[in-house]
Amino acid sequence: GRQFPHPGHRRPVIGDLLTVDRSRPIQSMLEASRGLGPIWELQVLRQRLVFVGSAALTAELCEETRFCKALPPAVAALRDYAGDGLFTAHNDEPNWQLAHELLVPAFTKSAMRSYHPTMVETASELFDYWDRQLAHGPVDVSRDMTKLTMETLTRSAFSQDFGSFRSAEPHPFVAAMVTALETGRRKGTVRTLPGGGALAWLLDRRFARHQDYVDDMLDDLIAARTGSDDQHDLLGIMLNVAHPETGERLSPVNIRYQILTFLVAGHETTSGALSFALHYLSRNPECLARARDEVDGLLGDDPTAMPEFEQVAKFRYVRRVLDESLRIWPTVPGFARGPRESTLLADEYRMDPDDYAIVSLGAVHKDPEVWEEPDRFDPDRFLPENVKKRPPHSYKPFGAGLRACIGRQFAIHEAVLVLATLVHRFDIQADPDYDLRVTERLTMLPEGFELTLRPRTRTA
Ligand code: MNH
Repeated sequence: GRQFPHPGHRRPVIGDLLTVDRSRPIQSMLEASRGLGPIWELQVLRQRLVFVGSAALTAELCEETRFCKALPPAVAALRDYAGDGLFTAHNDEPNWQLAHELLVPAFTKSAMRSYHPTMVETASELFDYWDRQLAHGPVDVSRDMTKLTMETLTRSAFSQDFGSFRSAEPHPFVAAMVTALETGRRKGTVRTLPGGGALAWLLDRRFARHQDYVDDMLDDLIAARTGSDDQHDLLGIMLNVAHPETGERLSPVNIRYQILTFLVAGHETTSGALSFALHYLSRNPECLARARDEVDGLLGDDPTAMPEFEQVAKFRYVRRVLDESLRIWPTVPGFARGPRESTLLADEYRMDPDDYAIVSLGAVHKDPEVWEEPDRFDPDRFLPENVKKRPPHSYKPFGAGLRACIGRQFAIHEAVLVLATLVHRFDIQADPDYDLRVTERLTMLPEGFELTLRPRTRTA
């Protein structure tokens, strides 16, 4: 195919490798792309990655008739433990269609009613834990939000309470899970290097026992629940709901893949979104005051009050804070799209079925054709009248089309609930000298971001 603009100094063999900072690859690749236009490429060793950074090209790649999800090597590497689970399945794998049809009903907005009590309970446990911690100084926001979202997911997915806020040590399952995920990610990176296969094999060996532990525990759990006909959590639904037309069910192994997928796709993503939102609230007193006025008005003057299910959707301003945080820092920084058949992107760039382009959300969400003063935090960009003025594909934090995020409502319900109740219950104070640093794991998270919390006594 044709060459796209690339950052200067391309070297033989290694290509643009030196422009990629291995400790923050995504941010450094985005910085290197400035000024290259709406489409650019990076060649890292044998891999050639094409990126798209404008709302207009994103709109085209989101046309489901012409394009569909692609699995770049970093995503395909997750198949080692997530197999043909929803996130890592190829478009034509039969288990994708089956799982999608069985699980969509469990993730609708109204289905959130059944997870709401769990979300409330888990958030309350975090806040009680913070009450006990306050004397010990500021709290590590990303760490505690990650514990919270993990705990919410294990309870919602398979009714397992790991007591993250009752003991200092993480539960062995959670520790093994985190290690296994980290290994999966490192293997994904390592495989693209020369001789990387051998290194990946070593990592495989070193960390296989963590993955085995997690797999065994989930397999036991699935076996223990087989035969009961409850449908009170995601596992129950996966075990007991058959496809209405074909009567098919998910296999036990595929159920394990789905559970791992929910844990991977759902915990750090939501925790990052919560942490970024708290960062911006702590930096923008006016926004914080508006969020708090809204919540105080709906929850009343008891700072420990928790909302009913129906109330969460009424925190409109808090929702805009979340939307705006995900604009500036999309915690899933991109997604890949490939053509169904050979086609020309923008009537100009030929793409064949094996090609794909990565939608760089960090660029699209700041496309100057669409966003005024893109670096400024302004939740009112998401007032309905302003949303209507923008082209529809200028904001895509949850991906696109058939393979868009199935957990979107889950993430939004949880994040809005937690942000609202947190500002209702605590005064938050950031270190004025803190400069936002973003660490890259599977997703993007603020690093070293702390808040000093003070319980509010009455809100009135
Ligand atoms: Mn989620 C797919 C972002 C929360 C489960 N998610 C995606 C995609 C994006 C995304 C982007 C599309 C990826 C691609 O095209 O390759 N997800 C998010 C963000 C949050 C999030 C920004 C939180 C904020 N996701 C969640 C939660 C869950 C979840 C919570 C589960 C409980 N996500 C998924 C699954 C998929 C997905 C499953 C794959 C869906 C499919 O391909 O059928």
